[in-house]
Amino acid sequence: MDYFLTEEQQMIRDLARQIAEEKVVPVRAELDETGEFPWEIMKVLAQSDLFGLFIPEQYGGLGKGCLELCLAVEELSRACVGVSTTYAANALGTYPILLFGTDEQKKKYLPDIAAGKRLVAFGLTEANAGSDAGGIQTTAKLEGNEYVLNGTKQWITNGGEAEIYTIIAITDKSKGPRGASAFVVEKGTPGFTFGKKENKMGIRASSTRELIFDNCRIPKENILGREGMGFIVAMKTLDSSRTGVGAQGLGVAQGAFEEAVKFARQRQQFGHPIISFQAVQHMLADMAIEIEAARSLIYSVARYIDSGAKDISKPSAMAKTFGTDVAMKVTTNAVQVMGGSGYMKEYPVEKMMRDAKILQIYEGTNQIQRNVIGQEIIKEAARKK
Ligand code: COS
Repeated sequence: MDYFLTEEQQMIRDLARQIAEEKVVPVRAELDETGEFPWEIMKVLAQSDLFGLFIPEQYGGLGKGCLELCLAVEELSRACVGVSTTYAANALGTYPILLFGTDEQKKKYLPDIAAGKRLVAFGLTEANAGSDAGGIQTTAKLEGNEYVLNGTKQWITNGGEAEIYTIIAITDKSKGPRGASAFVVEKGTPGFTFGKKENKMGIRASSTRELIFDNCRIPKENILGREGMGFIVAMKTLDSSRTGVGAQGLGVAQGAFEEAVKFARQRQQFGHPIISFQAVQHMLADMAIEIEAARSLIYSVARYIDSGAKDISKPSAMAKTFGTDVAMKVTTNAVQVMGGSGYMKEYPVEKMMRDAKILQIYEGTNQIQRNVIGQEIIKEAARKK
């Protein structure tokens, strides 16, 4: 299939593919085993300008959009979702600054982010506020010229490794989600510490930690947008980033499919390569259909976002849900095609299957995505009446 990518988009895809094949594939099993953070790979991505893809040129980036970011994320995910999660979560954490920061805040933070000098993390989730993001309890109280943060964020990707954190906290408890605000908090600020690194089923190269705020004082200029806009900042951020999670699903599905085809051509049973059996061909055919459908949807949604469209909640939730459900199905079936070998750590598909699972969970479970889509369907129907 030709998706009519521009020459520049093809170059970005090819560059990300080359880095994935040369730098990520050789170390992915070891990173998965040890859980070591992929700093060496992050340095290569920084040297290749890939951290600046979606950041405007005036702030030191390449000024590209969602599609270019998805192409890079897809290629990295084809090799390792642990690595692509680190890279994509950096974009997630940057969106609040990009979408709601003042010119001054953008000048302060974006050039370093674009250069890959400082990693970013997004802090919304808490122990009692996962799907119910409006239920966060971390507080930010204005005292003179400072906000004082108290509370704990849970399961934060890039936690501990990132230097810049975009944090959602409650400034007015009486207003519920409308009393939330967004802030930038820098690593090293007194009162800001990290919990232990989580031991995860998959994406083990990525870092997931608690963020602990204990009377952490930040300048009041670190607020993003205005007081009370925090929930909107969070939702708009997630609207902007969820297509990229779909692209992670697409990439890992493509990687698993290629492994399954390679194996099925080599593996002999009943005197023939197993790819000659229709039972296997049908599984591979379904995988190929699902991958191509996911790619068509994800690239279309990314192009729609890049057109400047404002109503992106439903399409991005669709791209996330479809791409990541496909990832789970295709990686599971890749293991099935490869049988006992697929279940063993000698082959990469068991890792791909473990990695795929988180994609249906983070940045809003696929059940929450269906809620978002359902709400939009209701609103559209009411408008037509
Ligand atoms: N863009 C702009 N505004 C939005 C929005 C969006 N995408 N989604 C909701 N809002 C606004 C609503 O319009 C509402 O505003 P008003 O109070 O002015 O009416 C406000 O935000 C609250 O919206 P709602 O009542 O729909 O919020 P809920 O508490 O019911 O939660 C869901 C909505 C479930 C969709 C939300 O909590 C969610 O996305 N949960 C998943 C969170 C998530 O992705 N976590 C992962 C963290 S990062 S790994």
